Amino acid sequence: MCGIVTAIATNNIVPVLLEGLRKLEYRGYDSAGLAVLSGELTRLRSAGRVAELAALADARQLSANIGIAHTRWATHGVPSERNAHPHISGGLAVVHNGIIENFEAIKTGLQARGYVFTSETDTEAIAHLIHSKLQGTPDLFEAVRLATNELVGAYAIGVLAEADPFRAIVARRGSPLLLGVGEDGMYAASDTAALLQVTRKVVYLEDGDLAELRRDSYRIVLADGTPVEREVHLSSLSADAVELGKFRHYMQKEIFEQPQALANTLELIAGGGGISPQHFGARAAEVFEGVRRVLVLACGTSYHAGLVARYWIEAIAKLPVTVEIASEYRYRESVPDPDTLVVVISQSGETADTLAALKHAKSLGMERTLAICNVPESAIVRETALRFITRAGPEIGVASTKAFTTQLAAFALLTLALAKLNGRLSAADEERHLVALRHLPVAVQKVLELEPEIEKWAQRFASKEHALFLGRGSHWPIAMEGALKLKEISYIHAEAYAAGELKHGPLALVDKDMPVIAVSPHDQLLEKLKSNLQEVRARGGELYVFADAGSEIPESEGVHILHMPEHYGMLSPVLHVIPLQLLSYHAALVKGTDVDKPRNLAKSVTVE
Ligand code: HGA
Repeated sequence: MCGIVTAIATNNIVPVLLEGLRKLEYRGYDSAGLAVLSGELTRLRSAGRVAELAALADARQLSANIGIAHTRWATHGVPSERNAHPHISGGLAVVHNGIIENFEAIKTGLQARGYVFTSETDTEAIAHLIHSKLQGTPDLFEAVRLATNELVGAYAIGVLAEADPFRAIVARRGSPLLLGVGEDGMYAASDTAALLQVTRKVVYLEDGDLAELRRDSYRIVLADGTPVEREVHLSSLSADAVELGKFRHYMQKEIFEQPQALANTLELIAGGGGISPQHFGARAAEVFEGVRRVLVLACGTSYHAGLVARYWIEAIAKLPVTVEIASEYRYRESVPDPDTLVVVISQSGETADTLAALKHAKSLGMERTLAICNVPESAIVRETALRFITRAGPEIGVASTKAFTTQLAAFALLTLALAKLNGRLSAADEERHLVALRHLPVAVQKVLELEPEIEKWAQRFASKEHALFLGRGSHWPIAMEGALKLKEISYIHAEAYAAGELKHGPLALVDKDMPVIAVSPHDQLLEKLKSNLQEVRARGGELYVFADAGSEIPESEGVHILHMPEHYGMLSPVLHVIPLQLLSYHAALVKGTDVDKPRNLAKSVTVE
């Protein structure tokens, strides 16, 4: 969510800051700003897009060797130029991602000392606090350290001072930040994508770390000032992986990348590879040994992946599964069981609530932890005993698509690995599942070919204000995911229900203005679902049915049927989510919304 770039180099760093911000745009933001030092401190801010900030910098012919830049996703104070970062105190400028929970107390104390606040942000308190520390110590690095020690909450910050033009200071706790070690300078940013333009050498800062960046060196200290060494990694992220190419939107590109993303994620079992705990890390067999239950913790789309997995793991591995929304779990009193496998899912691996829920589970003595994540060196991955890295590639569109289907692929492997360990998977069944998994990218490709028909449906849809999604069994979470996608990018209000719940309330909403989308695979629940659809039709509701090859639901007045090419057994939810992604995408196109950056939403939700 939002982002930071810091740079100090021999060359002009203004283009680096702006390009870095462009690469971070996908995380979602509402305003942008930068500050540079070249003789004096210059600050530029825009309540709009990075392109507007770049135009301002151009107009000023801004050039400097040291600077900080920021995209903001407002938490404290409306999105406006006044609240955009950097915030300034004296000759000192600060950019910040995160939330300072004790900022009111800090602000009151600073106001009593004469500091005047010009924004509504929590961040401004950090700037003044560092400035106040400089009254007691002449050293900027030490002043930042003393100030950050007083902060409660989450932060990644970048700091510059007019009086100290040869270094930039960065620090983090809770929000992501990494250093980039370049040939001609030192850099810091919220993620690697922003820095690939200048270097592949990255250093991940840990919670509590502070770093001083100079043109040709850097040093890191812990919160207590003790020097610390952190490993330098060579990033393997491909610089063009985030280019849009021939597609209109990242979301569209990512929907169509799903066959490749799945093939990459399932490479482990390509060829002759069988199911093995090793897919989840060298220690997996030991960690899985004696597991009696599974607890999945996640948010948003990842939570829906967990809900699908519950059906799979209970049915095939015969282990009880609980799936919980991370922000609920972290704050409620629950009953810990050390024989639980705790599975955390997050595309970015930086989701604040999921990370906190994981830490909470560990604090309760649950050490058997597994991350399913798309970013190898992310915070969540670094906290778990085991990890499965989905190989979806960078996901830029705020609405998650390929991350979701690759998470499902990871869960399919987990289900089979647990079943195999528990003696619940015969060799014949294993082979059958492997064949289906290996064929999955091709099966997804065939579903994508339905796009023209779905586009037609979307035309009729886009004028609606509400929609109801129905599914049963493992396709109920798919209905939930379809409703979420539609809400996120087309702003059409959508709800999902387990179809059996229809007559317990939502049927009251059904009339000719309420389209009902039914996920109707040819499984053992189909006959039940057909009755639910009759209930809708009888009330004048218009039905849009995603059926399989064998579903045999006749097309009639008010009943539109789209036949998926094949029925896909256990993995059917992976196929059925694809048309729902396409439906949302095309409905959003008709409505003309900002598909990749929907209003009020951010990609990596790094704040609570
Ligand atoms: N809380 C600060 C920073 C917001 C931000 O960038 N979040 O990640 C603000 O509201 O300005």
